[in-house]
Amino acid sequence: MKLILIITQSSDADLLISNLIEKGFGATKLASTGGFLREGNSTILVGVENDLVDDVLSIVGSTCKSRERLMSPTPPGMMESMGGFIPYPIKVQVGGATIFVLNVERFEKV
Ligand code: 2BA
Repeated sequence: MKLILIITQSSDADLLISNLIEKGFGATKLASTGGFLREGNSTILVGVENDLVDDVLSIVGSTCKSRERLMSPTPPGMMESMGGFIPYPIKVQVGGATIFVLNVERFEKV
């Protein structure tokens, strides 16, 4: 068995959950925050048998879209020390999804 961790933009997460449930997969959505953008994203957990991993990845690929986000290159609280200089925001490509597939040693429901 595998545990698939899918980190995606919150705007794609609800549709992804619906598409997974519709195909009979169990899924759990957790609120998470990206370390780079410091913005909310969603982490979805899916436990599946080994031969179904590719089916899940295919649903993720067709649901989660890549987008451009604007971010300020200046960390919060640093503006004062920059002498009034206001930096241009930079474009960052985000998503569709970052995926980890982990081995599950034991799975139980009690
Ligand atoms: P964030 O850390 O907020 O990153 C958002 C996007 O910013 C990334 O999109 C990437 O395009 C860009 N980015 C991240 N670090 C960067 C850096 N040091 N320099 C320049 N650009 C950078 P994605 O790669 O699609 O990642 C989306 C989210 O997936 C990440 O949000 C993070 O929450 C998660 N993630 C990505 N790689 C990860 C990893 N190796 N381990 C754990 N979580 C990861």
